[in-house]
Amino acid sequence: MKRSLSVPAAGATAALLLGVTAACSSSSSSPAATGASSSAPASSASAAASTSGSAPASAGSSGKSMTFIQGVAGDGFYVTMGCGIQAEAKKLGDTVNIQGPSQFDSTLQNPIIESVTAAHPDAILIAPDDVAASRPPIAAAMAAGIKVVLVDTTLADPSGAVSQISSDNTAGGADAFDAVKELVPGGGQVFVVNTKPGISTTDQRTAGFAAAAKADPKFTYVGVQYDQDTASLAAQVTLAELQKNPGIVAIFATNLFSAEGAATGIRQAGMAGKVKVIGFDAEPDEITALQQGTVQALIAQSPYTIGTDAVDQAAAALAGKTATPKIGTKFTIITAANLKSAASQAAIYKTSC
Ligand code: T6T
Repeated sequence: MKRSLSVPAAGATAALLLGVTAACSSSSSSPAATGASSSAPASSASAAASTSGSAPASAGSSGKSMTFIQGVAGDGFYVTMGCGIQAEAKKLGDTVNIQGPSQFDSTLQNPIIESVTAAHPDAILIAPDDVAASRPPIAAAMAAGIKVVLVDTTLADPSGAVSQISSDNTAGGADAFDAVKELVPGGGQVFVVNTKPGISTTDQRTAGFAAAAKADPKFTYVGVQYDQDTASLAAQVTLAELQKNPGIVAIFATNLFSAEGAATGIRQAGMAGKVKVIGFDAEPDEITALQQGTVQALIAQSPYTIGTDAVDQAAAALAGKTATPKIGTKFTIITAANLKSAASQAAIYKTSC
């Protein structure tokens, strides 16, 4: 694979694997945000930040309290998003608290939403764990007068949220298939390792990939297996599927843990480099897999920017302004060939801020 890009998530498909452009993510030197509860100190500064695709930052929501509820704690994607949230909140003079469940599971996240709602911050920035099951506690937060911004994942019924900010995940799935076509022009069987049903983002990625694969007569889509958002199960389903379907030429792993596990499965099967892996996200272990040749391309999202945009939208709503209802953020496609580029380096997720 020879080319790389940083493209807007919406409509990214056509532009896959083109020339390097500037990545939209930026680095932060703000205090670390982990899955554990943390807060950024309020600052007197109230600066308008310019963020891609979003409404202008609030000029003066200073002193507001925001809580970021992660989809799952300990995931580099949400760690990086938390860095963006903390940095932007600090700029605006707002405080942020970060919490997340130990697993990507609405039965664990919902009680967190309820306890945060009881504490009544001015805004909740949340990645809902399930399109349906997360709706009732989020609706209760909105009914309590808390401004809610949906980050990354969304709900089947997102009504009442001031903004939804994410990658174009369907396009990302189609982009992954474009990468497969480039890596394996002759075609063959393709397979998806996904997290669990009901997560909007990864379901959309799977749908985008499956639709594109089914439309190409050179390829046979053999289906999807679920890993419950764990790398160990992703490795197991990858191994099992390779045994069941020896004609598999490429695997699409829909998120960070799926990609890590698929890489392990490929290695254990002795198929590294022979079966191509396209993974979503770009945390350090995925980058290592890219360097080792167990993964051929990574679709890095812009979690830092999702975080800064989310704070801006919450701040706008809290200041009585009109928030931008939907914001799409960019992808950066990382390959071994372009890994050293500034765009790729900037797109790698953080383990701390
Ligand atoms: O891929 C991201 C996120 O977009 C998705 O909703 C869940 O998984 C990640 O957090 C990566 O693990």
